[in-house]
Amino acid sequence: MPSLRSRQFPAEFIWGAASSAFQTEGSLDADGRGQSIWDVFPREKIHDHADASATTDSYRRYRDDVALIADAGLKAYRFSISWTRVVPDGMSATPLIPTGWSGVNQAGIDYYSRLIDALLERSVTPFATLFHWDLPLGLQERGGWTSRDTAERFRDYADVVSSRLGDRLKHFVILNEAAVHAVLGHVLGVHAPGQTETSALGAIIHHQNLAQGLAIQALRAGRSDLSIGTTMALMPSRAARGITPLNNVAANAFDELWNGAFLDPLFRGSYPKTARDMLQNVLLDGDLDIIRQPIDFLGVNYYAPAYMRFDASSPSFVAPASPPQGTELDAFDRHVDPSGLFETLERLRTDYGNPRVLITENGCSDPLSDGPAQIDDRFRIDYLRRHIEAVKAAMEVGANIGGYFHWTLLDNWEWAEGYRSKFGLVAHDRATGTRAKKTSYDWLRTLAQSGLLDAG
Ligand code: GCO
Repeated sequence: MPSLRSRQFPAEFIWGAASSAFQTEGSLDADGRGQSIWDVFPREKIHDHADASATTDSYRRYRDDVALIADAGLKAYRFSISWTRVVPDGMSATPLIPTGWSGVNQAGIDYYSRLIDALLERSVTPFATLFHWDLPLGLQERGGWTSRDTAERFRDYADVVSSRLGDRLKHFVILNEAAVHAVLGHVLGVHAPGQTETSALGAIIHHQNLAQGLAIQALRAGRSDLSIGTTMALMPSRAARGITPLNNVAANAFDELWNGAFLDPLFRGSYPKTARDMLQNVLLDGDLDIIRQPIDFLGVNYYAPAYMRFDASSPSFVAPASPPQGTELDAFDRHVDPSGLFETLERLRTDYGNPRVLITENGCSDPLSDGPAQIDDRFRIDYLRRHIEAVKAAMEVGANIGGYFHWTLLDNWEWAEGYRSKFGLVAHDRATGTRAKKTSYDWLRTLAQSGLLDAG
């Protein structure tokens, strides 16, 4: 990774924070919200059987959240919209159909309208993710992402959000990390809906891509002034060190599935072979044209590279491997490797037409613990500084990067890790509701206000 010529970011570079509905809102039963697959995900699969019924209480305390964002000098906030607050059963956005379906829940729309207005009042630009894994239970019961109909329902939901909120909400992130949702939710079973069979993986990948394309078409048809993108969890896929060259084969297969199965149909209108073989039975004529929609930005979530190895006992012959001995590890035993972010951004620049990129998530957790957050989190500042250096290095060789969103604003409910993982710039004490700004909060504010990345 080249050394930096300058540590000064352009004035127009967007500094923001990111979150998601299910991880922060709480109030799961309030005001007509319907159940999602995460509402019913077995609590025994979550550390400490923790639930998200309160978490950071952001459904009620959104104004406090907005104040923290604005006071940090951040000019953008990426939140997600709970599909089931807007369409409780996920089935129909058009209640005129005499089916008994829920139709649109106006109270859900009203909440996001309040949040958007509160952000705009503080000159913070709202970026809304339409799907951050909280699929309506009603749709899961009808097959979820194995069913093509879910893609159609997603399009209807996207159209509702744009028509009801698009007068003020202009930035849309269509999906969050479809690869994570597909693999962790439907193969490994450690995320909702908790499925553990690979046979439907192709359909789950394809129908998310299709949903994304249909939603983009609907948004474009409804309004001409939207900035539309989607977020992928891109990871360099590296072969575990070992005697077998088959590890390289495994790493390439993982790359085609984890990265290529989402990048290629969107940017090239085709699937890489590993993915294509899995989804031939659900790929219909015209689908790739629907998926290949022009976007205004690609959201990149980056945390670490992946290491893969050949495993004859695995149905896919691919299995995760540990990072090389002695490498610096994060709280999840992933390799802390800013060069992997540079590598990812370079790949987008050279292989995918140098699209406008927003880093829509990057950050690190405290060491996993049920104890309090580390307030003097200089480890987090070091992690952020090194990864933001990688962003600047990529920009200096020509990558078209428009912003960086920190994951995340407040320590929140971290999926299967419950509350033992803490990624926030601000600690949130669930017992008292008090919030404490960490050292990294002040550090990021200085960076966001000056655009100048300190050298540590
Ligand atoms: C993800 C999700 C977030 C996580 C964050 C920390 O990237 O996995 O978008 O919901 O909480 O990444 O793991």
